[in-house]
Amino acid sequence: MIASFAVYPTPLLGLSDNPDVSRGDDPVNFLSMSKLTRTGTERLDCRLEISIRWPDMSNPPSPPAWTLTAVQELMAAPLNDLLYRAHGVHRTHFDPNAIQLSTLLSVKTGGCPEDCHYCPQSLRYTSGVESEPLLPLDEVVSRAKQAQSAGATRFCMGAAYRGPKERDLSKILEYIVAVKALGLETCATLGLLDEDQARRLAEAGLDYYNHNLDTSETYYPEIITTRRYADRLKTLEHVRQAGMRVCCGGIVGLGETVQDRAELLLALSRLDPPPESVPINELVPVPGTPLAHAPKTDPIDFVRVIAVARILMPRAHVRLSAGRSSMSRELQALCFFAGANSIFYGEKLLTTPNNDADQDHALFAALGLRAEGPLETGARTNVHAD
Ligand code: SAM
Ligand code: DTB
Ligand code: SF4
Repeated sequence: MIASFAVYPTPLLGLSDNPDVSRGDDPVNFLSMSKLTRTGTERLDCRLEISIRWPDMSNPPSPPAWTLTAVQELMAAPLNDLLYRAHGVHRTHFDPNAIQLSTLLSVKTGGCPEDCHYCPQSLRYTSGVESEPLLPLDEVVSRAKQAQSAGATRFCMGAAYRGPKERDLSKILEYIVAVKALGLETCATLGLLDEDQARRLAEAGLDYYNHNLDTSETYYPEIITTRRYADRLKTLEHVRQAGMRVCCGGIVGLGETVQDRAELLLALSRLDPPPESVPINELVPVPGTPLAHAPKTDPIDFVRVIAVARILMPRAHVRLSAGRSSMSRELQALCFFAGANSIFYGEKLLTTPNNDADQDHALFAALGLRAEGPLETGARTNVHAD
């Protein structure tokens, strides 16, 4: 008797995002075949021919591309179905109880010429944020040391620029070298970059560059008129070409529709490759800015955005970013379940307050979460990387 089987190794089939499919089943157990007779066990006279088709991993198949309709369906799915699926994807790629901690520092505050309607640092609005010069190097280093001893693994330096001017950039390169020398991961968000600026930041040791799409391309002109969506995409291309990791996300609560949210998440997932880090901010409404009175986002809708981000970008760290200080512990817990695995840690974001470290320690203790260690950060070292 000849039986012929084709065995496909399950972990390579791209099924691992489906929580219903378990990984690592032994495909050859069925080879031991025997028959019970009156005199005992008798070996069956059979020969199995098994052909194992290993996919050519030098050129792995791309996962099926998401369509806008499919993303909208996800966004509108019954919440339990959406959370179950997002959490399954999350567990496949990450330790579900480890959260990456990034600390922010505004190294150049206020006085920005851009008109981002949400931002207190634009000089067009009377938000009360004063324009300050670049911080001295020793202050940046001392703040980075504090962040590190409090448990942060990444230090993110933000500047209120349309893009960095030459004189400022050379000082920022010094910050990067000094912060990197402490053993922290470095991140910067300085606005638009050209090719040469991106290369110099990468050479100084910058690990991540944060530049958000903020919202859908359709809704974007309602929020920012002083630079285009295409300018942002160009900066992201320069960041990639220079070899840095991309931190790119958006804001929920700008008055956008659910379709805008779906379009934003789709645009993020279509960056090639997708971002390693995806900050999802809830608008912090600041008096004096055009969005000061924007209606608050329904917390369940916010969780949906986190869950869909997790499903669309399975290997990214999804960061529960601005807005956390006005979220209940239960909402934050739901966001972690839905796949958020990074936070801004430290009592201030750029100009607005964040949860203080004691509150976060208490939250982590209540939820049984731990801070992700320095060696685990970055999508390259995910627990189940294959
Ligand atoms: N000036 C640079 C730029 O715009 O790229 C870097 C700093 S800017 C403050 C970085 C990001 O912070 C923005 O793209 C936006 O997503 C987020 N942000 C700014 N103000 C916010 C607010 N009030 N609420 C939520 N997110 C905000
Ligand atoms: C991001 O996506 N959120 C951070 C960081 N990247 C630079 C900024 C949030 C800013 C919130 C308003 C403020 O504090 O000024
Ligand atoms: Fe300037 Fe950035 Fe604020 Fe826009 S978001 S006004 S570019 S600091």
